[in-house]
Amino acid sequence: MDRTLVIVKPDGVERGLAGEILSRLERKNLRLVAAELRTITREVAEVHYAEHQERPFFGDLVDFITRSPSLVMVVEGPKDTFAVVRLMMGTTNPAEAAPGTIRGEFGIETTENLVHGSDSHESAAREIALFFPGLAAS
Ligand code: 3AN
Repeated sequence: MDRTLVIVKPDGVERGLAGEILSRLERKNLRLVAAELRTITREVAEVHYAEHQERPFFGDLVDFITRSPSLVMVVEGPKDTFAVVRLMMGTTNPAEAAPGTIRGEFGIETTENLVHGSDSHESAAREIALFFPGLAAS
């Protein structure tokens, strides 16, 4: 089986959409392997978003992801689970995300885009180790 990291970001939890988002993943037949409601620390956020360190929105991104609890999860599917989740999430900018996707249904702004999903097998392994160090990557 193949695992990936999914985060319902602070806006999703604040708006009461954590259950809706988790429910969509479960209805897709992805299995929940780990889940915790936690406020992500600045230290973890800066490692998680290290690839965006030089971007002008980096400070806003770290402020946003740390402002209140997120639902941090690992889900499992048969193959390429990160890609399945990314398809369900929709594009980064919710204003352009396809109807039927999570961002397309519930979001309108790029920073407050509800959900994070690892973007490759390598990112999934790295992010699972960062958020759930006790869990094996596959
Ligand atoms: P995704 O979340 O779709 O994988 P990434 O990894 O490119 O997108 O970006 C990570 C996060 O950084 C996004 N979820 C979004 O919150 C923020 N972000 C990306 N691009 C921009 C941008 N042009 N302006 C503001 N925030 C951005």
